[in-house]
Amino acid sequence: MLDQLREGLRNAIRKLIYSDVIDEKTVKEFLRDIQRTLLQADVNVKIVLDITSKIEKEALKSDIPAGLSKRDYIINLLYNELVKVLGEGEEINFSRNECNTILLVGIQGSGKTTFAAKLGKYFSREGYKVGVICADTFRPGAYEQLKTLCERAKIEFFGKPNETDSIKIALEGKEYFQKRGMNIIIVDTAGRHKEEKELINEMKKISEHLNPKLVLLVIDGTIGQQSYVQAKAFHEATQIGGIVITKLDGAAKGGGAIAAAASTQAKILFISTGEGLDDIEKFNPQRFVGRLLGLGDVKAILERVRQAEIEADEVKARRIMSGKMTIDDLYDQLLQLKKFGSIRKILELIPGMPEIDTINLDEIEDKIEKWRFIIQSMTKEERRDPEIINSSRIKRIARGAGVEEKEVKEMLKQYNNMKLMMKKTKGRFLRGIIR
Ligand SMILES: Nc1nc2c(ncn2[C@@H]2O[C@H](COP(=O)(O)OP(=O)(O)O)[C@@H](O)[C@H]2O)c(=O)[nH]1
Ligand SMILES: [Mg+2]
Repeated sequence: MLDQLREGLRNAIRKLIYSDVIDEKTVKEFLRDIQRTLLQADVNVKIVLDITSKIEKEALKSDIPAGLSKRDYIINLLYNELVKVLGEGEEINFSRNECNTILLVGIQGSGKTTFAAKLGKYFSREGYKVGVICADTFRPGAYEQLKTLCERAKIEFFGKPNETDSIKIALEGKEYFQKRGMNIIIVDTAGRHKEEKELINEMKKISEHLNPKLVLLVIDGTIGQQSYVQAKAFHEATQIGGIVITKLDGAAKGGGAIAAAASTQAKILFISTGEGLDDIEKFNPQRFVGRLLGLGDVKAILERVRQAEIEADEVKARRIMSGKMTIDDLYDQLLQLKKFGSIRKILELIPGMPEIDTINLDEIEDKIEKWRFIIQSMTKEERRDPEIINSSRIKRIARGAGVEEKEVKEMLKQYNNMKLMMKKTKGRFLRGIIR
């Protein structure tokens, strides 16, 4: 992601770290490197100068905090300034007791439809019941595109290929999913307008009818600092909006897009880093900058591990430790694991971690994913007492989960192994994996 920007920043830092002395000359050279890199990433000139002049002023002061090397101090200044530029970051929480509608808007080609499926998958991983609606009646093939993506993501889809009124479809879909007890409904729209003003009008019109909980503006990251205009118009038009920046994989101008959007005070909620269904990330400025600079983010990981441990229910923990783990407990554990993002992403956050062999990790993630579908296809009774699962039940479960029978058998076997392991390690098994 944002390879050029990352390389540029890291090279500048490396040069600073390996220089013999840190004097005014090295600091100025460091800042020139940073400027060049940020400008290449299409970050607005004013923002760039602002960042570097602040760092320069602070860095050349003689009294730096005790116990800090000048190099660390300067890198820390850079980190802080970049984080400041990227805004606050925002937690979004949707109640599971109501039906939350999320409306996606953005100009054609920005990545809405792809993102609709990704977001659906993201929320379904978090345990929400998700439905996705295709309200794009403009683009030929829009219906099929989203339908296929939803099938791949294993999330429910609603659309009417022959209906021409997009608002009608959206409302019908909303009703359909509400009846089915969904708690997240994602609506994909056409965004056929090229101009901001018309796009905003389209958004307002649909919003009026649909009454969404959140409207997300999807911006193509390859447009760089031009994203400012879209983000600003959007931010001024809606109170309940958030921004998604897509195509950050390899986009030379992605840094500019993020910085520009953030500078409008609009909240960037997600970023998208590829065409795959899992290439979605909640946007967190600290973590983002940490990764760009290659500092890793051990603190964030530790914090999340701690949180996860607190969340683990006492009674459940005791049951698991004594080897009486039910399938429901296993399912919870898998969801916990998912909270950390993908396993590859966890590893990426660890400093000093070289390029990771992704093939094996993909396999692991795939397996976890399949297990979740398998468990979802089991009845309550089966989850409580897996012993009753005979071959005809296995057949039914496999069909429900879209996997082979031998995969169900393997999961059950692994479950038994884990149960034993939990007993032996007093529940530290999964925590071990996370660490
Ligand atoms: N490289 C890359 N391509 C993306 C990303 N998101 C979407 N795309 C591609 O961009 C194109 C347009 O996406 P689509 O979802 O149809 O955009 P829409 O017109 O706004 O619905 C498709 O070819 C997608 O595969 C991303 O994060 N990275
Ligand atoms: Mg589309």
